[in-house]
Amino acid sequence: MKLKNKNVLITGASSGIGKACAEAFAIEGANLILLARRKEKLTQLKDELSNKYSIKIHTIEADVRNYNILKKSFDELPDDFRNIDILINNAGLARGVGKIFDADLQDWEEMIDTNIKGLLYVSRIIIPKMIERDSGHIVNIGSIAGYEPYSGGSVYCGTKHAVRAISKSAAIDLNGTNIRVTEIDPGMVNTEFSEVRFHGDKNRADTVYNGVTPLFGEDIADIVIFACTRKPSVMIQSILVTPTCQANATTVCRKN
Ligand code: NDP
Ligand code: 8X3
Repeated sequence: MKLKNKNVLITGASSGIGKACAEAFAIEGANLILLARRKEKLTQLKDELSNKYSIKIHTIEADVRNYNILKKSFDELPDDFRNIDILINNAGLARGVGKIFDADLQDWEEMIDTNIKGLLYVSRIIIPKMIERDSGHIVNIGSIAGYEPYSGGSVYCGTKHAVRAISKSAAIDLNGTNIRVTEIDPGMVNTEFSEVRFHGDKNRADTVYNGVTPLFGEDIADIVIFACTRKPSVMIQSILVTPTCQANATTVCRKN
């Protein structure tokens, strides 16, 4: 599959894995629809990528938790961007490491509303248009947390287990169409993820990556591009990827 002139929608494109995917698809000549809440980050990325590559870019400042805003933004897409070939459901977060008996309720709401409902809202709006054209590819960014629960991660792990179930069900719902569903499940990736998880505590976030060579956004983008460039009759269903120093969600070799 060639990606030149394909329209790719990336949620959570203002940072980390989503931002790296934006650049990776830009290199391939795809046109981009970049969605996130931080408008200035999106504008900066749009300027940077459109100066570097000859592609079209449309930005959407939206919160994936708000179905009505999403619907309006997608209904009002400029003509050139109306046919979305690839949807990267990447927007997501972990908030806090509270346990099942003491976690902050607001943290739980935010993770469930973003990681599960947000992904569903975007999918529910975009997939019917893919079905009309009998063409498309949905890439959901899950996590190793979707395979392995750990202490302090009950709800984050729960949301990523949900993403796995949703990806698998979607593949069954779409069986018989030409629409592919892929889930990429990373282990530790050095992005803004830990800073967000620890409510902006950068020092604490940095300790997560101390003494290790983690994955970077570019490593995940590479794999997304691989999945999206297989021939149409090949569907990569899932890829679990960790840095070499990480054996599972909680076994990490640190060299300090
Ligand atoms: P970042 O925090 O760097 O990026 C998260 C992105 O999601 C940002 O662009 C943010 O944009 C966007 N986002 C968050 N909430 C919303 C919302 N309500 N509406 C719209 N956009 C939103 O983290 P990562 O790049 O690491 O995370 C991307 C995905 O990868 C997530 O789903 C995460 O769970 C998953 N993941 C991350 C791993 C890691 O170790 N980093 C490992 C496994 C999976 P903005 O704030 O501008 O809205
Ligand atoms: C992020 C990876 O291990 O922090 O999804 O849950 S982990």
